[in-house]
Amino acid sequence: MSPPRRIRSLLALLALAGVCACGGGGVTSTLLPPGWQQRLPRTRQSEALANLKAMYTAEKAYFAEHDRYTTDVALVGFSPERNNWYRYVLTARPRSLEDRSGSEAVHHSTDEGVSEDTFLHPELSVSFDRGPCSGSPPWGVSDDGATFTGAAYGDIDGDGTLDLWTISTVGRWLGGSGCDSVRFVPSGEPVNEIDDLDH
Ligand SMILES: [Ca+2]
Repeated sequence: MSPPRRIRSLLALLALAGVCACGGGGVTSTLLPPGWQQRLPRTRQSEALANLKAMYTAEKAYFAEHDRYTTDVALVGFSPERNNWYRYVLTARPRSLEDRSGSEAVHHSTDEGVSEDTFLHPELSVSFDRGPCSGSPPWGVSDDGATFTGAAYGDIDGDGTLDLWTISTVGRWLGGSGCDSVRFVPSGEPVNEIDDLDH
């Protein structure tokens, strides 16, 4: 590197440091590569994907032993990691949720879901009891115990719209108004019924 080029680089670095020191996070975020801020929430969707697969696997294991599915998070052993952006429900209207508003989670004997981690993320004020896609069974366990459908939703980009994923033990042809995944979804595959990042 020639001396003039080194000097130019040094000046550029000093200028950058000055901007960051004066401007704080807002200016720093504008220095991120294009598309980076969009990718952050996208990576959050992988949380729902992984935890719904874990929910499905746990339900399958429970079914193998008891010949029916359950909405009880303790019985099925569903316990996603803390710092979760999504709320997880094993039925459309859970009797209660594991409470994650404090540093220690609070469990109840009636828990049929796990709250979003409001200790670390802002509380959501909106909830769902079904998604927009037709073709999906009601969330929960069917009366005969033979099928299960669970869901995850959360405001992963802070715009007030919820991202919604579901998973089911039955294959589903999805469609209808507001459905962002119009296609056949096999059993055990998480599907993004409302893609928050497209709205
Ligand atoms: Ca949102």
